[in-house]
Amino acid sequence: MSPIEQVILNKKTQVNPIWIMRQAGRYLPEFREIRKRNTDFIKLCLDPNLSTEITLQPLKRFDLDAAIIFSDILILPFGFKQKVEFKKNFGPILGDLNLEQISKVTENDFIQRVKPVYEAINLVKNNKITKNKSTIGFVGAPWTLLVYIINKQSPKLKLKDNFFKDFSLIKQTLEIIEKFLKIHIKNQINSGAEIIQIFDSWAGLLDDKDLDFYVYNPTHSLVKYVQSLNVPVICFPRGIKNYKNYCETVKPDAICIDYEIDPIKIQKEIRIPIQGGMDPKILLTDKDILKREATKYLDIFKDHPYIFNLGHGVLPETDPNMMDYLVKTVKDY
Ligand code: 1CP
Repeated sequence: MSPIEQVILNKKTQVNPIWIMRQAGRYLPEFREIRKRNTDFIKLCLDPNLSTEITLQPLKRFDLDAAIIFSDILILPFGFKQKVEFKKNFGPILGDLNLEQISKVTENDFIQRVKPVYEAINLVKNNKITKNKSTIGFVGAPWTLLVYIINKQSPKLKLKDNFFKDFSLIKQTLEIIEKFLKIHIKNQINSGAEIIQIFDSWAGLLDDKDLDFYVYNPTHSLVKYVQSLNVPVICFPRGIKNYKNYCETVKPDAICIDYEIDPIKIQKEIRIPIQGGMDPKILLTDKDILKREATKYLDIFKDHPYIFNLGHGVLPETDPNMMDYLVKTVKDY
């Protein structure tokens, strides 16, 4: 069993496990090299050999304990035939949502469209580099996917004023999202994913009164589904104010915290294994600060099941040498 799975099962580990969100990505020159030649991002995600190569790139450099499959949360709407494109320096742009067309998309149609993701998981899982490491599959949470699917672009730039206007559209879309999420999760697990992480990057956009409907209920349903397949699930509700409440309601096997969260307070409040927390911007400073900050998290979680990670994805401007130093600091602690 890999160290990450041991931590999730509340077992003692020999090493401090570490993996990093967006560990395969733009801060690595070898990724940028491949990306330069592959301008269509979705197509790149759907090339099983290239996505396997990208997934393994960080593991060749650093002593990480997991491979997270190189894909994207927006593969889901692509799979049910909503148009998805990525524009340079802008982010994702989605096409119009045609519910009539989407409701005709079958499980088999979906699988045919996204099958290369499952092939890549299989290749990663069976590569000798991932021996004793976890292969992590992932999905976006229903709410975060709803945001992209209805808003059709990042809400970072703008959550449209009339976003919540058509409640019937929202309800039907959420049902479709949940249906395909379950299919996508099941196939990732059948292809070799040993842990599922659910990314709720925009959980922080909602008022408290809306959390039950958009976040807690649909995410809890997914968590139960993953657990019914005997696979542990890590949730990352970025920006949510009350992580304790989230854990008690959604009941994931482990919780990934963002960098706004006070680690001392959360350690006292939450019983389940914790992952992440350190601000990715720390990697843009210097080695002394990096060591001090990483050690702070390790000290705080010394007696708590803890998986080292950041409080959001590693930034593209990060120097890979700083990543190397971080991994060594965590392993030598
Ligand atoms: O070269 C490029 O321009 C591509 C940048 C990139 C990368 C490397 C995108 C576009 N997606 C990815 C891969 C990716 N996305 C992974 C792979 C594995 C890894 O972690 O190493 C994962 C897990 C994701 C998940 C993802 N995609 C999230 C959730 C996590 C988060 O960052 O909050 C979200 C919100 C997306 C949407 C998305 N995809 C890409 C971008 C630039 C965005 C965000 C757009 C926005 O700001 O709204």
